[in-house]
Amino acid sequence: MKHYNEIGKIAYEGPGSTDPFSFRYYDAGRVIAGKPMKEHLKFAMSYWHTINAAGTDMFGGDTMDKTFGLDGMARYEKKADFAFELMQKLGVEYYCFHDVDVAPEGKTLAESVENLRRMTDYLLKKQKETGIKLLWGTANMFGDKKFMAGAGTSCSADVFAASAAKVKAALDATIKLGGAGYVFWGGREGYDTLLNTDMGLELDNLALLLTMARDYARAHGFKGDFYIEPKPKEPTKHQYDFDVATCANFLRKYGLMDDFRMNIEANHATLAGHTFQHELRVARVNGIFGSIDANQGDLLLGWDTDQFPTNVYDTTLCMYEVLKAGGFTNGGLNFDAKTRRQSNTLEDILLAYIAGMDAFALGLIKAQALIEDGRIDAFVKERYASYETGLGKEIRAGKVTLEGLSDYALTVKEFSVPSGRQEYLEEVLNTVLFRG
Ligand code: XUL
Ligand code: CO
Repeated sequence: MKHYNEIGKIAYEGPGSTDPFSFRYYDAGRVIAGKPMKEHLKFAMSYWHTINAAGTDMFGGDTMDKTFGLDGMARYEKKADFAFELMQKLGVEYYCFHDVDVAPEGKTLAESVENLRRMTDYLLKKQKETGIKLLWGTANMFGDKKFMAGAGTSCSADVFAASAAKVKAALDATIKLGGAGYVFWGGREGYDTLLNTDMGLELDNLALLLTMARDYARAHGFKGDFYIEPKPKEPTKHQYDFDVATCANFLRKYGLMDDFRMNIEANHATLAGHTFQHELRVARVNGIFGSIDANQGDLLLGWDTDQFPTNVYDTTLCMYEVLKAGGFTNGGLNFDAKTRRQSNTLEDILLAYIAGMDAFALGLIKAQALIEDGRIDAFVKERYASYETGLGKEIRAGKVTLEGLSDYALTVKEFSVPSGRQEYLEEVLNTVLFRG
């Protein structure tokens, strides 16, 4: 197999291609449902996994070297060169980062903020040279030891202030780079034991931090979306942003529904005991679908393995929800995924992105085919047909009372519920996925 440096721009070669460094399904310009694939999918590179993660796990150290033999700012400039070259090879037009991914951490918070400010000049230059855009920015408020009890939910008021400083600096960076979104993933915004936790205070403070961030960014011209990225646990035992439904409740309580949407990660959904499609559906019906962290977990391992997504059932049902939600606006598909510890060469990064991009391209094609096939949509419509006329129509219009319904129900001799036909529908899905 070729080495990274021998590989040029990855081209679409069609499903029959055996060239590992080609796309079999992702054909950027191919029009599906009136829009080119690349606009449906809006692929983004995650800086932390792709440019920084080096194969470390709980039991062992690095298996890859991403230092480029350099230190300090020079290392981070080289990383940016590598990042933009990689995205160009892949035809990935967006990226996402945490503050600490793109600039070295200083000895003090003030130094770190200054390093980030300087590196954004460099990133802006690279964006202008390549046309690559920032999908979203975020601040890492979980890695440093001062965040051990949380950031916005810390028991320390000084750490709350440090969190505000980090969010401000990351928002400044996002706005400067024209980012379309800003993510809050609260890895330590939760608790390990309720015995030491004032939950009400912590939730109020978290909402205050988000509200201040919203107001600051809007006052500085940010027109994009804020996202909460739900995850139930890990690193904390319980994370406040447990799942989409929990986040929706939080956003409603604190009046943040107009500015915040969901950044839904597949592996986080499964950790919460949901399917990926469930989380997307809950966001869709609550009008808060925003962006996606595309990856998959390993259900036998049960932690956040952040694997590249290759399960076409999942990508199909994901893209089905995305199409039904009207597609992405400011969001996109960020590969919050890392190559396995043993896939430790640079060409493995290309192979991983190709696999993920092809799985989503195929998912998009199949989701559209599912919609065009029409049998599933028609079945769902038929299943609820009793709400289209007569009493059902009145129920939908809210024109009924409890007593009225009771009077009616007591006259019904037999209640009939139509078959759910789950097995038939699963067969329909299979035939759409696997027919020639
Ligand atoms: C952690 C995770 C993060 C967020 C950004 O599980 O998904 O990388 O996406 O902080
Ligand atoms: Co994520």
